[in-house]
Amino acid sequence: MIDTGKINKHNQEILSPHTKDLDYLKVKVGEDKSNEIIDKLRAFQVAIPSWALGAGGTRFGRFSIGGEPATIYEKLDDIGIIHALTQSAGAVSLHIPWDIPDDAEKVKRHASDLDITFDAVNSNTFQDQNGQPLSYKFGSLSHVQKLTRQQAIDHNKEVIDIGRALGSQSLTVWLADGSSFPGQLNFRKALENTKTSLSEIYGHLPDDWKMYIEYKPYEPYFYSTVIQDWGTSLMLAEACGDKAHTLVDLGHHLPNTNIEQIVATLMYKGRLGGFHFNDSKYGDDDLTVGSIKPYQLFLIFNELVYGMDNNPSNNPDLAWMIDASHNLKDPLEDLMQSIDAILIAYAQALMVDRSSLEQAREYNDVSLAQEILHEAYRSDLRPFVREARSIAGGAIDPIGVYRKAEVRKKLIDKRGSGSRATGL
Ligand SMILES: [Mn+2]
Repeated sequence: MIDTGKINKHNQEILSPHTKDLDYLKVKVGEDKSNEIIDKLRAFQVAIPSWALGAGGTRFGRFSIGGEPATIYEKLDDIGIIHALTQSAGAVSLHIPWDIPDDAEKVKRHASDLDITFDAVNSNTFQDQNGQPLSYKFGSLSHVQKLTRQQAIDHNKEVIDIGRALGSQSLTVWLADGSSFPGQLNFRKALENTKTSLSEIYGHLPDDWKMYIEYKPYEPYFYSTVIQDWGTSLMLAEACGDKAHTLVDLGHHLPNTNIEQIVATLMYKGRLGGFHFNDSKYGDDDLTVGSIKPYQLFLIFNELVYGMDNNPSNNPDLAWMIDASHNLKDPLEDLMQSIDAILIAYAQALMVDRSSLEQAREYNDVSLAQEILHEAYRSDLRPFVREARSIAGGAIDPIGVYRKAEVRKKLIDKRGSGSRATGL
């Protein structure tokens, strides 16, 4: 549906205005700095979760977009389209049991043909599956009954084995466990059970693997969550061992939480493992990255860039993933918008004049420190992002090519307009 010919043709059509914008920006920023930013943007890859390619829903309903992928192969094909256009989506994050590969070698080959690798695998103990002996209605790794905890532990071990066969090297654990009413749960016992369960899963990790522990303050339960915040996640990660890290999902915070400070703190401890991008206004809204709070996204990247450049505690390379839901827009367009927002924020963070910023801080020059951040944030660096894509063989304007090639229409012709279950 998307081939190099189509991309090149479209790039040629808009090359002249793009080059004009880029040349102007390069003069302003300087040739060396510009090239350094473009190189880093080219190298940046973000994983696409296998559940994000169909229309998402709310608890009130779900409206199909049509042409949605149903099999793991079709999901990879859709990521392949995004990757061909952006050259920044070269990884998939699979969800088990929604996407159990029938034949690991065949799935691996299919992904490899599309230049896609396997990022973290995600376990699921937040819903019951058909034929499952014990229910997770009242929790999984924290459950009051040992047998239910064991079932959830065994599931996570199986997810590691599946990921291993595909070449993945990390497991992400997000627990829905919690309570909706005061008195329902013994907080201490639930946390203790979770720690013991996670340690057993950790023991099954291959040496070159990592485990990411995600946190969330509320939802689906509304009174308490067992792993409610970064501190609890960090405590559990430290209890498990060196291969366990905290995963920050932007939507998993109470309103106005200073997420950039959490990022700085976790990197200082060398325990920031992964990142789930999305945006929100009220709760875990799973909106397009950068659509509501782009300045916050920039401030987060500002800490990430500083943390990656100043890394005495040896924080590992981060696992980046877009964790959004697409209820209104074409998921593929929405994901390309998210990728764009991530790269723009990254470019802006790379633009920050760090030595001047540190100097301003040393002198407690508050206004200047703020001006330095604004200088980077208010610069339009989109030409760098477009150039990075174009050099890598992607489209200067991915959504433009996607629409011109009528990809969604072709997907509907091929797969039908009806709703096809994708898990969520
Ligand atoms: Mn997440």
